[in-house]
Amino acid sequence: MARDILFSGIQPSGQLNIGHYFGAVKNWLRMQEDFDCLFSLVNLHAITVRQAPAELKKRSLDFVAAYMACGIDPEKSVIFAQSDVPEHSELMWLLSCHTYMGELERMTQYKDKIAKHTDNINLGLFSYPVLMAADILLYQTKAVPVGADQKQHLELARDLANRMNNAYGQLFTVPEPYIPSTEAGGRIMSLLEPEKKMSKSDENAGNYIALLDDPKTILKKVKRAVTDTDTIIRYDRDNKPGVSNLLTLLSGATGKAISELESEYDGKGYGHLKTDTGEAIVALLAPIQAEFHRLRDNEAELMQVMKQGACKARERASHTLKQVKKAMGLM
Ligand code: ATP
Ligand code: LTN
Repeated sequence: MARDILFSGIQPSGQLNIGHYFGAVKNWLRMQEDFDCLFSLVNLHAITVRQAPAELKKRSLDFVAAYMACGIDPEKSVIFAQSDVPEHSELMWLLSCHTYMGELERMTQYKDKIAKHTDNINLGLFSYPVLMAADILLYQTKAVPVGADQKQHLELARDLANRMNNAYGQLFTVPEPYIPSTEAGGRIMSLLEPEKKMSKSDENAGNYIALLDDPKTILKKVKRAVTDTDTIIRYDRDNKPGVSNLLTLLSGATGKAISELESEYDGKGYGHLKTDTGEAIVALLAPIQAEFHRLRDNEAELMQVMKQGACKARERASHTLKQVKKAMGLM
């Protein structure tokens, strides 16, 4: 029997951090065994903010190596760059003509980004969610594993699938989001400002732990993480965001439940929690980093993975696009 299709993407901007690992990639690994998976480097999304071309190219290869180092296996899953499959941009136009301005105006990511990039409020930032819907719908995707911040975009993809199916007949599978609970890493918070999400475009590297940070840096960043003024180690997102975030990270890195950690750390201080969390993250990342450096050294192989991935993705994407154009009366 054909397996359900899974699609997810990460923008090759900034550095991958443990927020992406716990919020998205960890789920990809689990689901890779049961789904027919496509993982994309969404570089067309990344250029909605200015990127230096040479750096973007180099970073894209870093990301492919990082996906593979985390355990995404190109024999089992399709890994490709969004820009290598022109069907994404073409379907985006067709969907754009069915997307209402009001739907895009209320997107919180758009509002955040235009507030941050006042010198470059471009059309791409606005229509970003339509391209994301095209990414997903092109492959008849059933499952989309993402972090909590992407929920609103996923809703739009679902609405567009239903709208198009109602207007033109069955064209698209309606996708379902797979978002880990906050406790399980669906929303990892910044280390120094635990009321905002950990983000790879943060100017202050002290806010995140990059997948490739060395052990000393990781221990130092966790030690500096903001906690609070009392000393109780308890999970409470609203009143103790910093401590709760550390418990989420420790739980994610060790596999221990948060309730188990709360009892284990009962009566212990924040220093203790921070040391153990830092060390657990170092232990989690050590094998990933070693594998990353081994893979990154062989650029020709990474290029080959991307080339093969693009071929496979294109074949599937062109099939859906053809059906959509036919249904819409485009010659
Ligand atoms: P940027 O800050 O460059 O806009 P980003 O850090 O939000 O990007 P994306 O490429 O937009 O990263 O996200 C890739 C995936 O990682 C998405 O599924 C997203 O939901 C997830 N993700 C990003 N940040 C976090 C986080 N702090 N906690 C959990 N998941 C996250
Ligand atoms: N917008 C997403 C990245 C993304 C994506 C996708 C995720 C682009 N296309 C399709 C899942 C499916 C983000 O994380 N910022």
